[in-house]
Amino acid sequence: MYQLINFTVRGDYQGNLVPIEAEKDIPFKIKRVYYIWGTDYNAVRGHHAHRKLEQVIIPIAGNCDFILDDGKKRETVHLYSPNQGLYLKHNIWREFTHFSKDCVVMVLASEHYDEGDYIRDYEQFKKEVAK
Ligand code: T46
Repeated sequence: MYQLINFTVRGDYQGNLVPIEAEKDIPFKIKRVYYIWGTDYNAVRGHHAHRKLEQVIIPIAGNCDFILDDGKKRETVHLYSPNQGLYLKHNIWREFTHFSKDCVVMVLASEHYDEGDYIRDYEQFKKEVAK
Protein backbone atom coordinates (compact mmCIF):
# COMPACT_ATOMS: atom_id res chain seq x y z
CA MET A 1 0.00 0.00 0.00
CA TYR A 2 2.95 2.35 0.67
CA GLN A 3 6.72 2.46 0.95
CA LEU A 4 9.02 4.37 3.26
CA ILE A 5 12.09 5.87 1.61
CA ASN A 6 15.09 6.47 3.85
CA PHE A 7 17.22 9.44 2.86
CA THR A 8 20.88 9.64 3.83
CA VAL A 9 21.60 12.27 6.49
CA ARG A 10 24.68 14.33 5.71
CA GLY A 11 25.83 17.46 7.46
CA ASP A 12 28.42 17.99 10.10
CA TYR A 13 28.98 19.05 13.70
CA GLN A 14 26.84 22.12 13.00
CA GLY A 15 23.72 20.15 12.18
CA ASN A 16 22.00 17.80 9.76
CA LEU A 17 21.38 18.03 6.03
CA VAL A 18 19.38 15.72 3.76
CA PRO A 19 19.99 16.10 0.01
CA ILE A 20 17.22 14.84 -2.30
CA GLU A 21 18.26 14.52 -5.92
CA ALA A 22 15.57 14.32 -8.59
CA GLU A 23 15.52 11.04 -10.51
CA LYS A 24 18.09 9.52 -8.09
CA ASP A 25 16.38 9.54 -4.71
CA ILE A 26 12.75 9.82 -5.86
CA PRO A 27 11.08 7.09 -7.99
CA PHE A 28 9.46 9.58 -10.40
CA LYS A 29 10.22 12.84 -12.15
CA ILE A 30 9.31 15.67 -9.74
CA LYS A 31 6.95 18.19 -11.37
CA ARG A 32 5.65 19.98 -8.27
CA VAL A 33 6.62 20.68 -4.67
CA TYR A 34 4.28 21.99 -1.97
CA TYR A 35 4.30 22.13 1.79
CA ILE A 36 1.71 22.20 4.51
CA TRP A 37 2.04 23.71 7.99
CA GLY A 38 0.00 25.43 10.71
CA THR A 39 -2.67 22.70 10.83
CA ASP A 40 -4.54 22.07 14.10
CA TYR A 41 -3.86 18.80 15.94
CA ASN A 42 -7.43 17.55 15.43
CA ALA A 43 -7.91 18.73 11.85
CA VAL A 44 -8.28 15.93 9.30
CA ARG A 45 -6.95 16.83 5.84
CA GLY A 46 -6.99 14.77 2.67
CA HIS A 47 -10.16 12.69 2.32
CA HIS A 48 -9.24 11.82 -1.24
CA ALA A 49 -7.28 9.52 -3.54
CA HIS A 50 -5.52 10.24 -6.82
CA ARG A 51 -6.15 8.54 -10.15
CA LYS A 52 -2.60 9.01 -11.45
CA LEU A 53 -0.50 11.15 -9.10
CA GLU A 54 2.42 9.68 -7.14
CA GLN A 55 3.90 11.53 -4.20
CA VAL A 56 6.65 11.38 -1.60
CA ILE A 57 5.57 13.02 1.65
CA ILE A 58 8.27 14.16 4.07
CA PRO A 59 7.68 15.52 7.60
CA ILE A 60 10.54 18.01 7.52
CA ALA A 61 9.54 19.20 11.02
CA GLY A 62 7.29 17.74 13.70
CA ASN A 63 5.02 14.76 13.16
CA CYS A 64 1.55 13.65 12.06
CA ASP A 65 -0.44 10.51 11.20
CA PHE A 66 -1.42 9.34 7.72
CA ILE A 67 -4.40 6.98 7.52
CA LEU A 68 -4.14 5.01 4.28
CA ASP A 69 -6.76 2.87 2.60
CA ASP A 70 -6.37 0.81 -0.58
CA GLY A 71 -10.06 -0.13 -0.72
CA LYS A 72 -9.45 -3.39 1.16
CA LYS A 73 -7.68 -2.40 4.34
CA ARG A 74 -6.74 0.66 6.39
CA GLU A 75 -3.38 1.39 7.99
CA THR A 76 -2.03 4.32 9.99
CA VAL A 77 1.52 5.50 9.41
CA HIS A 78 3.10 7.86 11.92
CA LEU A 79 5.43 10.26 10.10
CA TYR A 80 8.07 11.81 12.34
CA SER A 81 11.48 11.57 10.71
CA PRO A 82 12.78 14.31 8.37
CA ASN A 83 14.99 11.71 6.74
CA GLN A 84 12.11 9.41 5.83
CA GLY A 85 9.54 9.91 3.05
CA LEU A 86 6.18 8.20 2.61
CA TYR A 87 5.88 7.08 -1.02
CA LEU A 88 2.28 6.81 -2.18
CA LYS A 89 1.35 5.59 -5.64
CA HIS A 90 -2.06 6.25 -7.17
CA ASN A 91 -5.40 4.86 -5.91
CA ILE A 92 -4.68 5.19 -2.19
CA TRP A 93 -7.27 7.02 -0.09
CA ARG A 94 -5.54 9.25 2.49
CA GLU A 95 -6.55 11.23 5.51
CA PHE A 96 -3.97 12.92 7.72
CA THR A 97 -4.29 14.27 11.21
CA HIS A 98 -2.71 14.62 14.68
CA PHE A 99 -0.39 17.42 13.60
CA SER A 100 2.17 18.51 16.15
CA LYS A 101 2.37 22.31 16.52
CA ASP A 102 5.67 22.46 14.65
CA CYS A 103 4.58 20.07 11.86
CA VAL A 104 5.70 20.98 8.34
CA VAL A 105 5.03 18.38 5.64
CA MET A 106 6.79 18.75 2.31
CA VAL A 107 5.37 16.88 -0.68
CA LEU A 108 7.16 15.99 -3.92
CA ALA A 109 4.65 15.24 -6.66
CA SER A 110 4.87 13.50 -10.03
CA GLU A 111 2.33 15.77 -11.77
CA HIS A 112 1.20 19.37 -11.87
CA TYR A 113 -1.90 20.22 -9.86
CA ASP A 114 -5.02 18.82 -11.51
CA GLU A 115 -8.35 18.78 -9.67
CA GLY A 116 -9.58 16.18 -12.22
CA ASP A 117 -7.08 13.67 -10.79
CA TYR A 118 -8.74 13.75 -7.35
CA ILE A 119 -11.33 11.21 -6.20
CA ARG A 120 -12.99 13.05 -3.32
CA ASP A 121 -15.93 10.70 -2.77
CA TYR A 122 -15.12 7.51 -0.81
CA GLU A 123 -17.84 5.42 -2.52
CA GLN A 124 -16.55 6.51 -5.93
CA PHE A 125 -13.01 5.55 -4.81
CA LYS A 126 -14.23 2.07 -3.81
CA LYS A 127 -15.89 1.66 -7.21
CA GLU A 128 -12.76 2.74 -9.10
CA VAL A 129 -10.34 0.48 -7.19
CA ALA A 130 -12.67 -2.52 -7.55
CA LYS A 131 -12.37 -2.36 -11.38
C1 T46 B 1 -2.29 15.12 -0.87
C2 T46 B 1 -2.05 15.65 0.49
C3 T46 B 1 -0.88 15.03 1.19
C4 T46 B 1 -3.36 24.01 -5.21
O1 T46 B 1 -3.82 25.05 -5.72
N1 T46 B 1 -2.23 23.45 -5.70
C5 T46 B 1 -1.68 22.34 -5.16
O2 T46 B 1 -0.62 21.86 -5.66
C6 T46 B 1 -2.34 21.71 -4.04
C7 T46 B 1 -1.77 20.44 -3.42
C8 T46 B 1 -3.48 22.28 -3.56
N2 T46 B 1 -3.98 23.43 -4.12
C9 T46 B 1 -5.17 24.05 -3.54
C10 T46 B 1 -6.46 23.24 -3.65
C11 T46 B 1 -7.21 23.66 -2.41
O3 T46 B 1 -7.93 24.85 -2.68
O4 T46 B 1 -4.93 24.22 -2.14
C12 T46 B 1 -6.13 23.99 -1.40
C13 T46 B 1 -5.91 22.88 -0.36
O5 T46 B 1 -5.72 21.65 -1.05
P1 T46 B 1 -6.27 20.24 -0.50
O6 T46 B 1 -7.56 20.46 0.22
O7 T46 B 1 -6.26 19.26 -1.62
O8 T46 B 1 -5.15 19.88 0.58
P2 T46 B 1 -4.94 18.55 1.43
O9 T46 B 1 -4.00 18.91 2.50
O10 T46 B 1 -6.23 17.91 1.79
O11 T46 B 1 -4.23 17.52 0.40
C14 T46 B 1 -2.95 17.82 -0.15
C15 T46 B 1 -2.91 17.44 -1.63
O12 T46 B 1 -3.98 18.09 -2.33
C16 T46 B 1 -3.01 15.96 -1.85
O13 T46 B 1 -2.63 15.65 -3.17
O14 T46 B 1 -2.03 13.95 -1.12
O15 T46 B 1 -1.95 17.08 0.55
